[in-house]
Amino acid sequence: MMTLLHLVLGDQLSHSLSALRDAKPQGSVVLMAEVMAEASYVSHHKKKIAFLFSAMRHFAEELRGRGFSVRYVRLNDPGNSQSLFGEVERALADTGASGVVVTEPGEYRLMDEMRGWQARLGVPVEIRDDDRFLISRAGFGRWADRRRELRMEYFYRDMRRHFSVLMRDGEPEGGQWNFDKENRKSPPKGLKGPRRLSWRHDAITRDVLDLVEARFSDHFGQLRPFHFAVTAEQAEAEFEQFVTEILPSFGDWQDAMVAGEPYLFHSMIAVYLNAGLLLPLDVIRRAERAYHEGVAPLNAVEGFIRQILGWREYVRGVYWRFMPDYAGRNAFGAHRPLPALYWSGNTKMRCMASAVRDTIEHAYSHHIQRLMVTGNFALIAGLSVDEVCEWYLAVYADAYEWVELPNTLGMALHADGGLMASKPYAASGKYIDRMSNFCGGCSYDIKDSTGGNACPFNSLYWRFIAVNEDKLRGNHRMANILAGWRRMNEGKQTALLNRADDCLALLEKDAL
Ligand code: DLZ
Ligand code: SF4
Repeated sequence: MMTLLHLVLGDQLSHSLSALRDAKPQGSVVLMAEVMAEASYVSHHKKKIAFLFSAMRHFAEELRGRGFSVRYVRLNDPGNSQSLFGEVERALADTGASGVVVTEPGEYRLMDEMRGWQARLGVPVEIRDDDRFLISRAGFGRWADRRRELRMEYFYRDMRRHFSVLMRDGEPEGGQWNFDKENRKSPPKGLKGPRRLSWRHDAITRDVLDLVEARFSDHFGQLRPFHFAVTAEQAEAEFEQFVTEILPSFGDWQDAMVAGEPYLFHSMIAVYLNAGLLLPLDVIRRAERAYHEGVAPLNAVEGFIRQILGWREYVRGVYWRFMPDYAGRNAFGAHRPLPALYWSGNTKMRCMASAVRDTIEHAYSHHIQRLMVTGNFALIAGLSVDEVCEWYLAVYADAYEWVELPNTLGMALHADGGLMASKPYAASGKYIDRMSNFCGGCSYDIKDSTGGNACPFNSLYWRFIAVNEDKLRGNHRMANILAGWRRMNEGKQTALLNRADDCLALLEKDAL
């Protein structure tokens, strides 16, 4: 009988995976491999590697439990070639399999490589669509072909209609597509998120933690304490806790930031969704049910669903439509080297220190910290687009390039020149002050823009506007801001630019 090799990548841990569709207990070998090439193409956070290796090993056990023959290569196994291609080649030689089946990888670099595998291996390599996503790459392409501008909002409405999610008689539930006006509340004093589930380490996770400690000690981030779910069952239990206890408050405090509260009311499921332990349509339907059962209000449920049915699918579509060119875009010509504080968290800016330290500890920070603190700072300080993108890809447990690149390069840095967002998300410290409790305890003075102790965000914001005036002029959504800069008296302008230059000089000395 002909044997086929079914390759399952580390972020493809779903039993419904297209590569496994026709895998059979006899006549199929499922290949999974821990390899240095994937584990070190960026300095992935230790927790990200530990999560993925443990989840991969658990998934392999589940497959074995279902009767499959699984060839699982551990990082330290003798003979491990340390690349996916090498492991496929070795498995073909050892098993005599006559072909390879794989689900398309999430990253362009690997897809590009895989397109050459058939010729290099001399056996058929079938690359199947990843139908865990709700729209295929081709389907998104057809949607985009009909548009002059690719705005997420219209894509999202089409997805709502297509999947009939939160719809009533052809109209959006509640008469509006979007309730974000209700989702921007400032945090009241003492706002605290609920306690999260945490999981005991079994023998598999203990082995993986030891392995990561031994082999990746030079990688970014803290390995312990480690409390991610590592199976679909555990991930589902976390999500169920989110739906019943946390989702009701998610909308209201979606954009709030509180020192010492990295999670607040966020779902924390991106890490599981992006590795395949949870499936998008399941979580969307579960959240929709919570609304219909009166468990959570519409503003929360709609906002949550939009992230998954709209945003997540949209960024993936943008990524595949515009790669590889997309990765090279740098609309503002931003090239300043990434400062050390992004790795250390050592800075007097309390908002930045808090976002980076959360990231070191948890391989997580929430979307407003990513967009409006570390992302906004990178934008207004003109940090290197490549280095910032690599940082986000490395440090977050949920990050794969298909989701990271559009979010960082497009959304946060506006380096795609406005393909995704109609205006740059540049903001002064005032935004951070309104949405957080950071500024009160900060060494810098949020009310000051030009003095020796002024909040760096304030002057860097105006410097960003001034330096990029020509590029921003064509954008009508920036007209008021540009007019504000031009109206400012020259003395104030000079003082702002001087303070911004001082901040950049301090940044270079790792002293900001
Ligand atoms: C991220 C990652 C890591 C750290 N390690 C592995 C690995 O050892 N083996 C593997 O199959 N996949 C790994 N991955 C996930 C891949 O990098 C991911 O499949 C590609 O980036 C495509 O999204
Ligand atoms: Fe951040 Fe400025 Fe507020 Fe300090 S004062 S926390 S640097 S926004």
